[in-house]
Amino acid sequence: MKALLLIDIQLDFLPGGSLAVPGGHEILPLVNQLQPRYELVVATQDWHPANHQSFASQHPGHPVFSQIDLHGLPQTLWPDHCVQGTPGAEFSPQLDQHRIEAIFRKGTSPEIDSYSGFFDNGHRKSTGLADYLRGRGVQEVHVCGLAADYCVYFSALDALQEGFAVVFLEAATRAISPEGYQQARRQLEQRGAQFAAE
Ligand code: VGL
Ligand code: ZN
Repeated sequence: MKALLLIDIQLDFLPGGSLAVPGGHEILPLVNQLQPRYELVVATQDWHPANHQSFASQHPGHPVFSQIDLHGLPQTLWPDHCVQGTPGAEFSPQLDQHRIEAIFRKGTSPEIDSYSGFFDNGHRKSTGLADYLRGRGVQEVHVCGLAADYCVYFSALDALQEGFAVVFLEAATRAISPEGYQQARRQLEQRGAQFAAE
């Protein structure tokens, strides 16, 4: 069976948010239209403590969007975003939530970032999403949401590695950087992901 994964459709990633993805709001009507086509809909939520080490605010002298080494992993420094309990961490009010059966939160540990809905960036801790999907009888996941070149990309990559067939719903995602997305797309294609234009 097929599941739809809604990745990080949160206010901070939408226009007006602190880490807005260009055109992010444009995916909402399509995301809502897609949901009834799936037997299972699952969402992920970026959910950081205020002192999360991916925030430039935690590294005086290092500008937003610069790169540092964080405990041995390359880390892009982001504006503060999706802080637990703040309005920016909420799902868009335009997102239809009634078919979402489970929400997997990620990025909760201050010392490591977590782009994928399945694992942190060091693949040290699992969120349990893969086992949940297997337990529900899922073999194929279709991914959409924000951002195409970060959390949707890394979720798709981990889904492939966990043995799921993956369809990347291109029309229902937007990227932070077009170049970054082209590179991500090539990686996913090489590893066997399918791409759906709508
Ligand atoms: C994301 C950067 C930092 C995303 C999350 O959802 O794509 N990007 N945290
Ligand atoms: Zn984040």
